Amino acid sequence: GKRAFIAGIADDNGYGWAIAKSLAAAGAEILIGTWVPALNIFETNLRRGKFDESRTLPDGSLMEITKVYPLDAVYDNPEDVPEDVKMNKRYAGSSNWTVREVAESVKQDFGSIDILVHSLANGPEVSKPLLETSRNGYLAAISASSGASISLTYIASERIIPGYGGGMSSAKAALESDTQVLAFEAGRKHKIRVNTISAGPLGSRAAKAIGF
Ligand code: ZID
Repeated sequence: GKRAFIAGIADDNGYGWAIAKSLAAAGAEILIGTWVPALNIFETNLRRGKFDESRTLPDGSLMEITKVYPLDAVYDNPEDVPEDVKMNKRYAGSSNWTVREVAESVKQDFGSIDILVHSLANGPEVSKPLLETSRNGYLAAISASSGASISLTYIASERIIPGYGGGMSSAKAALESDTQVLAFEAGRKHKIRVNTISAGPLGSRAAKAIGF
């Protein structure tokens, strides 16, 4: 079977969860990357069986999650983490959650993965028009929301969608451009396919923040 790492699951309402279920139903082993501040509540809900109903696969069995890794995709290395984040209670309780450390942990635990899903986004000022978006809000959107492998994008990258603000339209344009360049580079170098899916509307936590 294939082993998949899905980054960007913190509840059972989003794309990441649905993708994980489809992959599990197809026989894949599931590893998850959960945003550090959301880790506690996600693991608690998981343990208490809150997701058991939505964890049910077509054959009646429950999706097994082999391991949940704390992850903050905004930081590559521990050196990149600002003091206030390091000291934050919710972050201090976990360790090895920068991108490089998670990659190393997964390598140590499992050797390799076959499928990487990027199902995360964070636009702190998504409800503000781009015209009113601060530099910090814009950079935060770009930093968390553009990345690699199978990812989820949105047509607001190329058409004007009022309400999709805060630099999220820019983040999706960057994501789509990165997808093409990385498909070329990683495809040639490692025979890795890199794709993005332009998603339809789904009432996730992230989507509720923009009122879609
Ligand atoms: P979600 O809240 O379930 O997933 C986002 C996850 O990212 C959450 O679990 C967060 O904890 C996590 N996260 C945030 N910051 C970080 C970080 N720094 N490090 C690690 N994790 C972090 O929402 P979702 O399922 O909607 O989002 C998954 C992907 O789908 C994102 O890339 C979205 O931009 C993308 N997407 C979603 C929708 C939608 O409707 N839900 C649409 C397009 C793309 C869309 O907005 N018509 C109108 C709207 C849309 C489509 C059509």
